[in-house]
Amino acid sequence: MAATIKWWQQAVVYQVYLRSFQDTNHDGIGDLKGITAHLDYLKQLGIDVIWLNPIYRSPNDDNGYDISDYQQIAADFGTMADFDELLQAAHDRGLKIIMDLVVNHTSDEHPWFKRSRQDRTNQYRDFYFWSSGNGKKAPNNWDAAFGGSAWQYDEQTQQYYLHTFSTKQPDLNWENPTLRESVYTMMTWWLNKGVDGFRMDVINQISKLPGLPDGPLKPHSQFGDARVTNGPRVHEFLQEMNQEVLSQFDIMTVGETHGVTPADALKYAGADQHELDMVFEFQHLRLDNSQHGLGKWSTRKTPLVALKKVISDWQVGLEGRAWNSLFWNNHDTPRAVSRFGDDRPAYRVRSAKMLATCLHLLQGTPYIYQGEELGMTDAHFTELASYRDIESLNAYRDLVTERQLLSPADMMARLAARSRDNSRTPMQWDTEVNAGFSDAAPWLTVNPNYRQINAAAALADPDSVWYYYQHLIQLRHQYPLVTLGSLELLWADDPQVFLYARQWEGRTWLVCCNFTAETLSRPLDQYLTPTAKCLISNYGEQQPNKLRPYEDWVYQLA
Ligand code: TEU
Ligand code: CA
Repeated sequence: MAATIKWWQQAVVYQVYLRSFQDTNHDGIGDLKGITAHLDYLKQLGIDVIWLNPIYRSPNDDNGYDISDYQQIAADFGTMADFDELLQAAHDRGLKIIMDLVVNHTSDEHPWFKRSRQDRTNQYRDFYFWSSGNGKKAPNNWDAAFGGSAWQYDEQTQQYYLHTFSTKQPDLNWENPTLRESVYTMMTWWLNKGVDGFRMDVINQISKLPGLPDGPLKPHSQFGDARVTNGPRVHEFLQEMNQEVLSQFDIMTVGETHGVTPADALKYAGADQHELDMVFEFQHLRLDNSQHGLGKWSTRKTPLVALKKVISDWQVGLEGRAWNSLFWNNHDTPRAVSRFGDDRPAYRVRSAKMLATCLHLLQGTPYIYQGEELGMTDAHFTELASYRDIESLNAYRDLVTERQLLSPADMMARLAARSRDNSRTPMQWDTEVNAGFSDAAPWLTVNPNYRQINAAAALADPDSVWYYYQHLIQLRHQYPLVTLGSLELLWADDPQVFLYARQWEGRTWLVCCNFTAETLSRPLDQYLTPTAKCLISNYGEQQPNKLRPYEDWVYQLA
C-alpha cells in the first residue's frame, strides 16, 4: 500500500437512508434537519463520513433514485438551506458528507427527458436511448431490473426509450459528450459547495454495448440480461470524469459496481488508474441467491466456506493495488444480523457483534448502514400491504400474479428474507411512539421490536452492540495494522468458523468468529500463547479451545 494513507483509507462510513432516519416536521418522512439533530450521536460512535442516499427532487418512483432535478433538494427532505446547515454542522464536527450520484438514468420528469421526448430532432433527444424497435417489438430483449421489458413505447414520437430500472427511470446516453459535460458540471457544482465525494449508483452500467444487442436469455424469462456491466467505454468515461472533475478535489469516491471481479476492481479502483477510490462489489451478497433462476428471491443461507473465499479473494486480490469497501448491508438488502447472523433474541446481540468484528478487522473502508450499530433486524412483514418497495411489489406481481411461478406464501417468505424494505424501516431511536422516528404515521411501518432495540437503550448499556462498534472503530483509528496489514485466511474449509490473520511490520492479529449457534471445540491454543493479548471479544474470558455461540475475539499474537 502506498506510503501515505489517504484519509478515506482510515475512515469509517455511516450510510444514512434519509427517508427513514429522523422526521422533524411531523410528516412521517425523515428529513435533513433530522440528520443535523443526530450528528453528535454519529460523532460519538466514531464514524468519519456520512453517505447520504439521494436527497434530490424526485417523484419517488424508486425512492429518490429517479431524479428530476440534481440541484434541488426534494421537498420531502427540506431545503437547500437545510442541506447547507447540515454540511456545515458536519464539517464543524470533523465529519465529511458524500452524496449519492445517480447518473446512469434520470427521472422521466427531469427537464432533459421532457425535452428529449418532445420530438426526434431536439438537442436533448440523444441524451437518452430512443429506437423505433421492430414494429410492436421492443428494440432488444433486455429486461428491466424492476420487471418487464427495458423499453417503453412513447406515443409522442412513436419510438421506444430505454429504462433498465423502472419505466420512470430512462437511461442516460453516455455516448453523448454533451450529456457527459452536463453531468460533470452538476458534479462540480456539488463539490464547490464543499461535499466530500460521491457514491456512484450502478456506475459500471453507463457504457452500453454498441448497437444494444440482445442479451443471453435468463432462466424462466423471455428476456435477456439488461445489466450491461463493464461496457466497452466505461473506463474511458470514468477517466474523463476523474480528469474533468474528481482529480480537482480532495474527495472520496466509491462506485456501485454489480457483477465485478477483483480483476475488474483493479481497473475501477486501481491506485494508478485515475478512476475511483473503491467499488462496492456484491459477490458476497449473491451466495444465498436462488439456485433455480429466481435471483435474489430466495430463503437460502450463505455457506460460510464460500463467503470466506469471496472475502479472502477480494482482500488478497486488491492488496497493495486497490482498495476494498467493506459492508454487510445497505438500503437495498436485508439487515446483516438477520441475513448473516441470528436475530433470535438469544443470539442477536452476540451475532451482531461477531459480524462487526469479522468485517471491521478486514482491510478496506467499512460502511455501517443506519441501525446496524444497534443490531436492528429485518422487518419480518407478513402482509404484502406492508411493503412499499417497487422492486418487491413488482416481483410479487411478476412471480405470483402474472406467471404463477411461486405461491403467495412462498413469495411472502422470500420477500421477508430479501426485500429492500427490510433495511428501510425507520431508525429506532427510543421507546417513544414510532421509536422516536416521527410523531406522525411513518411512511413505512416501524419494526415493533423497537421497544427492545433502540439507540437510547444501547447508549445506556455498556455491553450494547453500539459500544462494540465504537470500540472497533477506535481500533481502526488507533492501529495502522488494521489499515495497512495483509490478510491470511486460515482454516479455509471450516464451515463454521471464520479465522484470519492480519500482519503488519512483524505484528500479527488473529481474528476468530464462530458463525453458528453451537459451542465448538477448535485447537486454538496453538495460537493463544501466554503472551497473546485479547484486544476485543463479545464474551468475557475465552475458554480453552472452545468457541461459544457466535463467539468472536481478536488477539494480538506478537
Ligand atoms: O441499485 C442497483 C441495483 O442493481 C439494485 O436494484 C439491486 O440490484 C437490487 O436492489 C438488489 O435487490 C442502485 C440503488 O442502490 C437502488 O436503490 C436503485 O433502486 C437502483 O440502483 C436504481 O437506481
Ligand atoms: Ca419530515
